Amino acid sequence: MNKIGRVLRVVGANCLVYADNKEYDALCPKQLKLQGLCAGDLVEFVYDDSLNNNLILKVLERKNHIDRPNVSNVDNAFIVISEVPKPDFYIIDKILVSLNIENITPYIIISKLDIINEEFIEEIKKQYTNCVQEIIILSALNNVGLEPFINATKDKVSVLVGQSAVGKSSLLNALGIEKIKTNPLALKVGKKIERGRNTTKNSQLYITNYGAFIADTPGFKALDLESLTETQLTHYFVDIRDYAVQCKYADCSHLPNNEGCAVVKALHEGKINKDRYDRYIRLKNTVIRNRKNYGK
Ligand SMILES: Nc1nc2c(ncn2[C@@H]2O[C@H](COP(=O)(O)OP(=O)(O)OP(=O)(O)O)[C@@H](O)[C@H]2O)c(=O)[nH]1
Ligand SMILES: [Mg+2]
Ligand SMILES: [Zn+2]
Repeated sequence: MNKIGRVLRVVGANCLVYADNKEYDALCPKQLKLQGLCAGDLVEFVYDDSLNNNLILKVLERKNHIDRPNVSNVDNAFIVISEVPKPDFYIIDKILVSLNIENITPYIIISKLDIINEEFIEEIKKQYTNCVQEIIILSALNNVGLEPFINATKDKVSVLVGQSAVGKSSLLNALGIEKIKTNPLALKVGKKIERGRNTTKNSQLYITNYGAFIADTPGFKALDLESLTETQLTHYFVDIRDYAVQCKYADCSHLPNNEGCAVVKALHEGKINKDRYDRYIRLKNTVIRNRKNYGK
């Protein structure tokens, strides 16, 4: 009988598929492989006597797909940050834009609660409370604060993103998923910040004992937002969008010198975080520059 399951991992033609609370090995035919079958895909498969293995018959329609990490049907993304290694907020903002484009619910996880300062937490809250579903603060090492993460991931497909050594694999280990190798470079935490090589290489979904699919993904790469228009960019900066739609100027660039601009007004009133606004302008300038270069 045919089964429907979720792909957890693809290695060559060999897939691991989760269905009926079990994991199945299954073979992926070449044409599906060429179509880019990946972790997160829902597939129909059947046991094939001649192959002596399960065979994937078709891929069900995807809700979304992200390239880096290579995962489909993603509900939530957790951007993991910590005080060490120091976050790159510009990259975080670009990731948020990309997640909003794909209709993936963004969260921020502040990790390593046991070794971070209160000021760091406050700074993150100031910048990101209005941009994400929730800011979750936890320590994987001490098993503190995991409940909100468990609640947010239950019955969902989630990805952990964030630069190397922020504690993504440690969080999954704390959930008891399986022993995932952690990044030993970050043992230097507190002294010198070392840029580590990524320990985590493949896109694989793990399944937790409470029914969550979670991908532990390699440190992030900058995303390509060059094809966006300025209006689209503003739309995906959700904390700025709310004021941009109130702006009375039709073609407003919402730059600081635009008197009467609703965004600039909200900025002066402290309703928009200044650092977020500055990076919004920086990213917008990049988008404009790229368009000129491409002659669009
Ligand atoms: N003090 C403290 N250290 C932590 C915590 N979580 C992780 N670490 C340490 O941070 C280092 C990096 O953790 P990983 O889980 O390997 O980080 P990662 O994000 O998976 O790194 P990559 O796989 O390279 O992307 C390890 O030495 C962990 O022991 C925490 O809650 N508290
Ligand atoms: Mg890792
Ligand atoms: Zn404006």
